[in-house]
Order: sequence, then structure tokens, then C-alpha cells
Amino acid sequence: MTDKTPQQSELAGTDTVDRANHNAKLDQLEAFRSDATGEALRTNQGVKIADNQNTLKAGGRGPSLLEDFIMREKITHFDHERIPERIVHARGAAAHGVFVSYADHSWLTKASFLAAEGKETPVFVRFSTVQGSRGSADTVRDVRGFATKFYTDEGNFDLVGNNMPVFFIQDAIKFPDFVHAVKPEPHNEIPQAQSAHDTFWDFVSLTPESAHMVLWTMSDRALPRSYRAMEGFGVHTFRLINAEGVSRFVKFHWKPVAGAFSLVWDETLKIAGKDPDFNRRDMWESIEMGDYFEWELGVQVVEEADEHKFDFDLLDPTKIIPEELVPVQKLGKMTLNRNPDNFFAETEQAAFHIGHIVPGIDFTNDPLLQGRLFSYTDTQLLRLGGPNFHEIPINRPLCPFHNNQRDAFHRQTIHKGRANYEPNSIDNGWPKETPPAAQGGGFESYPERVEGHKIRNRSESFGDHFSQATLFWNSMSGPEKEHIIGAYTFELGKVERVFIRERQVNEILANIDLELARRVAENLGLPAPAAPTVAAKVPTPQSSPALSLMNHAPGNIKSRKIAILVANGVDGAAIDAFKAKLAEQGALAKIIGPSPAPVKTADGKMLPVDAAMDGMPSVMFDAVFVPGGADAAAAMAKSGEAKHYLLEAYKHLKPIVVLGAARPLLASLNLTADSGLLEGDDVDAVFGNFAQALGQHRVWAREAAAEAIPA
Ligand code: HDE
Repeated sequence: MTDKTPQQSELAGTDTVDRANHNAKLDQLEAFRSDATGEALRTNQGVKIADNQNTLKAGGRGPSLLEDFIMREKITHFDHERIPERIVHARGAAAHGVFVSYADHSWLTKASFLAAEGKETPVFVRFSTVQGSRGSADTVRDVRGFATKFYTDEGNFDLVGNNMPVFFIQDAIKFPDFVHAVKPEPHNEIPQAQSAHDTFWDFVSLTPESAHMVLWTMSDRALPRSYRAMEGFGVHTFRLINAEGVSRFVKFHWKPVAGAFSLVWDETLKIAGKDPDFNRRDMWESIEMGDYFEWELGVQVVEEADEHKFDFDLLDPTKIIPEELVPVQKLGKMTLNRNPDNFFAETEQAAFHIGHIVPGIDFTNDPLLQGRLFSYTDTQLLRLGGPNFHEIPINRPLCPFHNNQRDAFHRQTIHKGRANYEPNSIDNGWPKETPPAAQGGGFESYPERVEGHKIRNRSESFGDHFSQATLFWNSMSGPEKEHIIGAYTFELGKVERVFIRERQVNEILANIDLELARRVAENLGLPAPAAPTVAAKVPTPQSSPALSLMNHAPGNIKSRKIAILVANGVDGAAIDAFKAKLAEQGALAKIIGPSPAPVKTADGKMLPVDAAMDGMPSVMFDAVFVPGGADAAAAMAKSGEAKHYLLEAYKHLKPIVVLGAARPLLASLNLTADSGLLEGDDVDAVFGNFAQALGQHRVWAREAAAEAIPA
């Protein structure tokens, strides 16, 4: 799956990213990629088509004829082009890649893809938002799906996770209620892809087990800057089982090599309109340019004997195991390095299922996980039109698969054998069972002892809904806490029924943290709750640094995108110097002009422009650079658009660099000085501080001053 064409390899090897060169290479690629070069246009039955412009008619001005099988075949197929979108996670984007094991991990699992150092396994990963329809914007406040299909040599293993480690509910039977509540309201299908409405907050305020996860979704984790900058989590506790049959509990983690960081709220709202494809475009373009997305797969391991040593239940999907209690051990690295060739065939038809596991991996009794085991096959039956979805190329295992399942809609395989049952003697008994073995054997479920009464209830050990929410709140930095308060205020402010606002503040937030509840109440004009409604339980530990995004800043500027603002008369030499330094550190620059037309530099050269300011607004970048050049600076000083560009970048806490003659432009904006507002005479004077500021992602200390800037 990871084989590349010579052209793709060449593109992948591009070290520094050069737009013009990249586009030229893309042109070559597109020609190469066509699967019909030199082929005749034919019907689906293979008949060559002589005229694809005109329907068969009785005379030039006469009626169309029903016998036109070519037109009817084409239109019929078109009429059926859409398949039902996923009920949740409808909006997604995906990429191919490879997972490489760091070592032989057979002490932990007999799964072959983890059994040797350097072992490579092809993967396909689909990222998604949850609430919105297929056409909704990428940057809405939401959980992100993070679904990985490992095409292992023992069958497919799907790790169908999210970018948050907990979930809204504890039992699968509540999933339809939760999803109905979060989706647009039933009477008018408003709002699209947003949780800021009555039905969502009605449900969650009546469902205290959602408190922890809702807090995550009100945090910056719900606004990822890039898929590459998200952590991923398997959420449930799974089992890994080694060749000796020893089972250990694990939580799966994806740790992004790029660090983890997010957008600011005002930015997400604007991007939703200015580039609804922001996250998918970022992934597509980066991979095309050879700037791949990488994660390390890690596990937290808990010995079977330690199952009950925590103050929460390992089977409860609303709980994390704090990394300070059980560190994450890295097992291998995943690199996404190839875009799909066809969105529908691959991304849309990909069918993930938590029940796709391989020998050495097994489930636990988490009641959410158990319900998911039913749901994913069931949903594919309708969405992909029958039980043969495993034969669609993107879903097929790469290892052989033979059994006696036959027929049904869309069967691809033409079985040649005469026996479609087992046992049989006429095909010599094939295909046959494989007994379990240390390596390469058949799948064997972990023989967990189970005994109990047949009852519908929730274990008492699932009863604490607030202490880990408090842990998350305690672990946030000052800016992150302010963002959370802002998010609750925004969302609850859109809730029309005041009693729902009050219930969320008094019965949920007050039990997480009284200060949080008080601040949100104040913003909404509600009385501040005086005390929690349930007895507080102190979390262990009381704070977890691993939960704060501030501790995941990249520390470098690799892959970050910088806008270079230009106009006629710009200092071309400064641009070259700045771009060279960015390229050294793997960052990308785009030249942004007053219009898409090239500009003339101070030394008379023509400089191509990547986009106009309104075509690539500041929200699409991580930082802005304004080179010197007296004429350019004078033109920008008169341009409201240029000033807005800088003010908006400032408001969104981005580093801004101005050089030479452009310095008065910055001065005219009357911004409060900070470590991310950099000016100097040449690139060398500012670049070190610039890289340091951008390495921290955003200038958080600026937030209070930035509030004065109009949105
Ligand atoms: Fe899913 N989920 N889910 N989910 N889920 C689906 O399957 C479901 C849950 C997740 O990119 C559906 O093919 C139930 C948790 C991802 O194609 C459906 C429950 C987590 C994706 C379904 C959950 C997830 C899905 C819809 C509660 C994180 C997108 C379309 C018991 C660990 C996969 C589809 C992709 C998709 C059911 C809860 C992750 C309906 C019943 C918890 C990433 O089968």
C-alpha cells in the first residue's frame, strides 16, 4: 500500500517547500494519475461511446428516445451517486501511511505487527468531526474522530478512537439519545455542526456522567489547529495478550510528533467561512509536499492484578488513567505519507469497526465498548449497501481471507470451489480452522471469568462523575481556563431556555469547580451557586500536567505557515533571507499581496504572489512577516486591508515581525509590546526571537491586551 510511483517519491523527497515548483510537479502528477490514459470512453458494459454530447432523439428538434441506453445508464448511475452519510462522523478526511514498530513487544502482545523492531504495517487513517453533515466546516467546536485501520499480516486491526480520551456517556444504550440531542434540532434542522443549542445542553445538564467530556469539548482540545497537532486516544480500556496467555489492561494513545496545539475561538469562527476545508486542506497539501504527519503509538499498561487499585473503574469510559500514575510507553511510529486517489472510493467507503481486532488484542466489558461492537457492522450494512463491504478495496485485508460466506449485494469474489460449507470433503475440507498458537494461530478470546445476575444497572464504581472533571480543570493553565469559561458562556448564551442554563451551572459546573460555575453564572447574569450539589471527591492526582496543551507546544517552527505581506517596492532581499531561514527549520511561507498579481521589489524584480490578502486571510497562517521597503510600507499604511491583516493576527495571538521601513506601520497600530511583536533592521536581528515565539505556538500573555482589538 505504501509503494509510490517514481513521481510521488520525487515529490515526497522535496525538502523545502516551494510553491511554484510544487505546482509544476502536481501538473505532472495529475497526468500520470489518470487511470484511463489512452483508453476509449465506454459504457459500463464495455461498449465504446461515439457521442457523449447528445441524447438519442427523433430528429434534431424531436423528443428524446427511451431506447438511449447510453444516456439512461449514465443518468441512472449519477442519480445514485450519493450514499447515506455516516450518522455521526460524517465529515472526514483521510490518508494512507505506515506504522513501524519500535521493537519486539511480544512480552505484551502476540499481535504480529508489534512483534519485531522495524516491522512495517500499512495504515489508513480517517479524521472526522462528529456532529455536522458531510459538507459542514472543519473548524467547529467538536470532538475529532481519529480512526486507524492497520492492515496487519494477521488481518485488519481498527483503532477507532477520538482526539479526547473520555466519552459523554457510560453505556451504549444512551448513544442514540446523546446523538439526537447534539445533532441539529429536529423541528428546523438548526444549528449545523454546533453544540450551542437547547437540546444538547438539556441532555448533558440532565446527564452528570457527561460532565468530564463536555469540559474537554469546551476546552481548546475541540479546536485543533491541524490534524497533525492532535493527540489520539482509544478511550476504552482494552486487553493485550501475549503468547503465554498473560493479559494486561491497556489504554491506547497517539502522541503527535509535531506537538499538540489549537486555534483560538474567534479564529475558528472566521475560518469556518473563509476556508471550511481548513484541516483537510492542511493535511492534503502537507502530504503532497512531502511534509508528513507523524504520531507515536503508546500504551498505558495495567497488570491484571492492579485492576482495582484506582479510585475509578477501568471499565468506565468517562475516566482517564492520569499519565502521572501510569506513564505512556511508546510502541512505534505512524507516518501518514500518501493522499487517497479518490475521496469516495477510499475515505467515504472506509468502514471502521472497533470489533476488527487481531490475535493478541481483546476487549473489556466497558459497556460503551460492548455496544459499539454491535453498532459498526450494523451501520455499514445500510451505508455501504449490504454485507460485502469488506470486499471494497479500502476495506479488504491485505492478508488472504477465505470462508464460506457467499453472495448478497455487490459480491465481488467469483468463488470457484464447489463446497460452500464446512466440514466438506469435495474441496478436501478447505478452508480449514487454525488452532490458536504463540504466533500465527487462529483468534482466541481471552477466557475471562464472568459470573453475575442478569440485570440492568450501572455499577456503583461508575458513580463518581465529577472528580476527574475537576482534575482536568485544575490542570489547565490560566489562558486555557479563560477559554473554557468563554466557551460555556458562548454555548449557554445560545440556549433559549433559562432553566437549562441554570441547571448546567448549578448542578454540573458547581460540582466541577465553584469558581468556574461562578464566572459562567456571572457572564450569563445568573445567581452564582453557593455550594456543590454533590459531596466533592478529591481527584488523584489533583492536577495532571499532561492534560494542559501548554505543555505540548512544539518548541520548534517545523511545518508552521507564515504569511509574508508584500506590496510594490517591498524589500526582496529581506524576503529571500527570511524564507531561507524558514526553510532551514522546515517552516512554510506564502507571499500575500494586495491582489494576486505579481509585485515589483525595491530592486526592480518581479515577485510572484501566492494569494491576495482576502484570498488567504491571516486566519490561515501562524505568523505574519512584513519586510521593509519604503514604497511597500507607505502603500500598506494606507491600506485598511493590510492593517486589518496585522490587527487580526495580533488578536489571534500570532507572532508578527516587521522590518525596516515597515516599522512605523506597526507603530501606527498602537499595539501593546510583547515577546511576539518583533521589529528590527534585518532578518538576523529578529529571527531567533521569532522562532522562539512561534515555537510556543501563540503569545498567550497577549490575551488581555488583544481583547481591545475588534473581532
Ligand atoms: Fe462511534 N460510531 N459510536 N465512537 N465512531 C461511528 O460508525 C457508536 C464512540 C468513532 O472515520 C459509526 O461507520 C456507538 C466512541 C469514530 O469512519 C457508528 C457508540 C468513540 C467514528 C458509531 C460510539 C467513537 C465513529 C457511524 C457508543 C471514540 C468514525 C459511522 C456506544 C473511542 C469512523 C460508522 C470513520 C463512527 C457508533 C461511541 C469513535 C454509528 C453506538 C466512544 C472515530 O457505528
